[in-house]
Amino acid sequence: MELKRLNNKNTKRKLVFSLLLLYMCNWVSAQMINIIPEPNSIKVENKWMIFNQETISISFQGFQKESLILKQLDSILQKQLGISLTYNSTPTTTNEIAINIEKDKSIKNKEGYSLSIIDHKILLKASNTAGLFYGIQTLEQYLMSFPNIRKEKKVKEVQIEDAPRFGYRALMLDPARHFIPVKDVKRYIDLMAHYKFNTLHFHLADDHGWCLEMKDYPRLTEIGSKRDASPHDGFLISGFYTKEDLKELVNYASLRNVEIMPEIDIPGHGHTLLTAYPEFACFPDTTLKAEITEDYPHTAPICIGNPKFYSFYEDIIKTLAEIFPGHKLHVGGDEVNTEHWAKCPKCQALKTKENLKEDEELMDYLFAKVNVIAEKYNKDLVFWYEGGHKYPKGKTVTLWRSNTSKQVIDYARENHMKLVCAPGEYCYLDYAQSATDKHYMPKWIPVLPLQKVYEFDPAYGLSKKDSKFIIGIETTMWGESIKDIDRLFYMTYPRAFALSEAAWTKMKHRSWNIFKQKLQLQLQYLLERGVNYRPPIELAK
Ligand code: TNX
Repeated sequence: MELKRLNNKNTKRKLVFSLLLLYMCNWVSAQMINIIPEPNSIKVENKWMIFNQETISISFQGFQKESLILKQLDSILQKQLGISLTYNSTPTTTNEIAINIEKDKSIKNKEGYSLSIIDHKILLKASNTAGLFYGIQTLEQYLMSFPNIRKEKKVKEVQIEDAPRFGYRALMLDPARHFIPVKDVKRYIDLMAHYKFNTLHFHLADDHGWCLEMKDYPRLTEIGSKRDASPHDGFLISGFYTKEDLKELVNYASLRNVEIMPEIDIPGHGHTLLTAYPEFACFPDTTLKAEITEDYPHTAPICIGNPKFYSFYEDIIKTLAEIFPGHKLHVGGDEVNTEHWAKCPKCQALKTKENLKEDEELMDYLFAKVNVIAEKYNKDLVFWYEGGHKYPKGKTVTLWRSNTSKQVIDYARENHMKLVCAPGEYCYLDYAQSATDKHYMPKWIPVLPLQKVYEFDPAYGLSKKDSKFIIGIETTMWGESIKDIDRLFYMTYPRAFALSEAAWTKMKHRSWNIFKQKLQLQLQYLLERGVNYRPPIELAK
């Protein structure tokens, strides 16, 4: 790598550190194949393919001429081999090296692909553009695995057949706590897509910020998108996304096989909503103010007994449906403080009318109502799982509370729910990476080291048949202490590498020892892309 390209001091320091680690651990053996997530079948041949041409032709059979694929491939080939790409409408039949892209309907998984580099041909097959995209990501990492490729211009022949273990592979972003500009969200998407995550859970509203512009409710952003400095940043935070911003992100993500799933968290975590529109509270308070404190208390929820709330929430769902074409919609449901409902005449009248015994059951009532609205807009609801509630049948719950896996899995199985696994003890990327790395965080934050994250099996040892209802995995990146994109990347990588493998690769093909060895080149790749990360210093011991 050219040192002069790494202009930032910190980056240089990281590079030196990384090279030192490389030397100390003898991490990368000559033919180590550094693909993350590990493909589910890879056979490296003992024969070399030598790239002795200045250009390589590419053809598409059964697919359109995909401009993003062309652009990515061209830059990969330029960078690794100094070769440029030329488009051919039919596959090359001469003995020259060529790339053929083919539609193959026998590849059942729409994200699956087959990549072979054999006998002068790079053949990439998929039944869908998602598979093509993933094949290109794998090709890039495969070429990178040959440390002398730029000089020797050769790689071993290989046959890769690959498809994901889980169909739902998500990272979560929380612009409500610290706003994340569109250009930074795009950078985040670029990288997550490269590591084969396919869902960005976008937490658009919380106690500390409202990020969705709604023209009919201007106070949501006029008031709800601004807050005072927190103990972690020291400056005023503000920002929101217009409809156009969000549509731009949706398109950008979809080209990279990422679906954006929005979330507006109700009935708790709605402090900014109640600041902007106090009439939706049980006890309207016009003096409310959004702020992040060291240990903020659970704020008052919206008033479930106020019928006007439901038409407001329908407007929100309608707005989201106009922007986000995806099927899934997260409506939160976590950490609700029911004290206000117990004292609120409207909530108590509703409780009597609906014949409910406990105040908590008002939440089940709310979710049933919201589900009816969501179905009208063809949305499939997702909830943060909290014990003791009745969720609408067949919907998705997210397992998040630490050490509750068994009970949530049993609940989801028995009640025919779909389950996303994001347990705190493996997936909370806002937790510190080591005990000595708790800067900017509140004291209660636990430690979640890379190795622990790697140990996560989202199906908890259950067979494929017994874990059918587990649709995938999610990492959460709560934003209270994430003040900018550099911090965001620092908290995400390399732990997201570990989770990408947990989501994509079958357990029998995963190994911590091999993963550790693959890490080095991947971290170098981040450096080359100007992405901040936390060096895994524990591994150097
Ligand atoms: C709990 S996890 C929350 C978030 C906080 C997070 C801090 C969940 C569903 N709710 O609102 O940001 O803890 O780790």
